Amino acid sequence: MAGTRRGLRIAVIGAGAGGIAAAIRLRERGVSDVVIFEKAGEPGGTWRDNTYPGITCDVPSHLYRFSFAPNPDWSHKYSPGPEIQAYMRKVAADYGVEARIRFNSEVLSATWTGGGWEIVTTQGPQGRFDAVITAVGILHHPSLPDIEGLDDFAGAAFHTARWDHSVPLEGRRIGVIGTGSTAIQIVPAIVDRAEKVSLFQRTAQWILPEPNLPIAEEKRAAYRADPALLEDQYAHLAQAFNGAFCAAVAGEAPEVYARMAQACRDNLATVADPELRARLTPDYRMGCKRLIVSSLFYPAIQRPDAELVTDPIARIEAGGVRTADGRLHDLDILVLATGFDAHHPFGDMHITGRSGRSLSETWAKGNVTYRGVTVPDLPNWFMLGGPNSPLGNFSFLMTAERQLDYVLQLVDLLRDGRASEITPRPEPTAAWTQALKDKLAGSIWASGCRSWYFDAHGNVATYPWSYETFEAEMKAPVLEDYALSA
Ligand code: N01
Repeated sequence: MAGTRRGLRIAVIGAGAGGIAAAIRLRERGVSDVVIFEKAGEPGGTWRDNTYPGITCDVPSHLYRFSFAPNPDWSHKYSPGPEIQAYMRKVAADYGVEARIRFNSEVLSATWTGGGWEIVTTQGPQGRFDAVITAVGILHHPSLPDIEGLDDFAGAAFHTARWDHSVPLEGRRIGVIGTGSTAIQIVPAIVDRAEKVSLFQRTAQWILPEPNLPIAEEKRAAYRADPALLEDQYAHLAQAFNGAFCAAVAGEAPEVYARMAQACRDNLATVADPELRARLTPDYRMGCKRLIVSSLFYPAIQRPDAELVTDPIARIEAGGVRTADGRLHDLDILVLATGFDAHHPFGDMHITGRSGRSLSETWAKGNVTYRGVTVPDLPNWFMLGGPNSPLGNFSFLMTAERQLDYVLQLVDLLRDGRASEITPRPEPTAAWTQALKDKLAGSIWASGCRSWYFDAHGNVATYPWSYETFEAEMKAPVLEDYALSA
């Protein structure tokens, strides 16, 4: 089906890692009429929003980079959040992306009408676009705990993604609710500054020890001088992380899994007090929840000025947190490290497809996608980091680029006039969804723990196959699975 090449107008939603990569790679492809709608006043997504003490990315930095912008200058194996945010900003500036971003423009609605998407933001109607690429992030709607009395707390209380830096931590009694990756990074970073840190744990975690070593200046100079060295390091990490670590969690490398599980058990064994060690021991298999990486947490929680609280929280009062044993834990600051809602990626955005039905209605009992990238009834709607993207301990930048490889091939069909509307057909979508559920049923994520991977209906947010399978799927769209209208 050949056609006439046409100019496309594309809306990208979100100026985080996915949105930045989309704008750059669309331009390489000859599509330059691109508008990025960003709800906030600066780009960066996760790395703009999360500024809590101790923030690092627990994916190695040399894997956490855009393929087109290798960075020889990372300071650490796992670099701190501000450095990653500076990298995002630099890439956006170097590639002229910032000029395409409409800041403070939260998308309120996207409606398919007359062969295009009508977009309305908080700044008003934005006109019609031939296609939409969403890059809204997976973990950006904070989950606040449903605990009685939360509003009664007299001190400062904030979610980790809304850290209030005006509140001094020095000499304060700080409570942290939650034991996910975020809390495990925060506790060691604040324990020196606080008078006392009380960590409220509902579920213990498996923690893989991994020292965060600085990258010596000589090494960085060598990377600068020889880009091939940097590429070797990337390939090595991609194999170690995606080919081994994540394959192990996906059930495809049992020997690696056994080694990792042993490393977690050995790490736990470093906790000297048997009673504390027992309370820190998970009752589920390693990898069921997203694996935590830290060499700092166990030393921090064993300090005399830190306390692990495992009695359930009964309620929050003006003076602190009251646990079920009747004890009031007196606090000046309460940090809610209670995670994110990963199941409503578009939040309150009103999305209306070709049928006139809203996406929130269609997805009321769970998000249904075709290969995590497209959605029946939403023509020319392409998602980066959409439901059922690989999550776990992967590099999201890598994932977004593989998804872009796929999306751009569909965009080519629009650009070259070979299709004007691209929508996944319902049958292949149902088949993929069923395969996902079947694979998931025997997976580690469904092996008996509570995690943010699952929604209230038991649907999973992640991708249950290996990264290799994901990369193979993203290489080229199976066009028979799509309805392409000329
Ligand atoms: O959130 P989480 P997170 N009462 O959902 C507890 C990414 N990330 O912000 O386990 C008491 O993991 C809840 O308890 P339980 C990464 O993908 C990446 O830490 O459900 N407790 C849990 O302990 C990560 O997985 C980096 O029993 C309550 C905690 O809050 C994801 O973000 C760094 C509660 C929430 O843990 C989310 O991590 C940081 C209640 N009512 C984060 N409600 C990198 O370095 C919830 N909890 C890449």
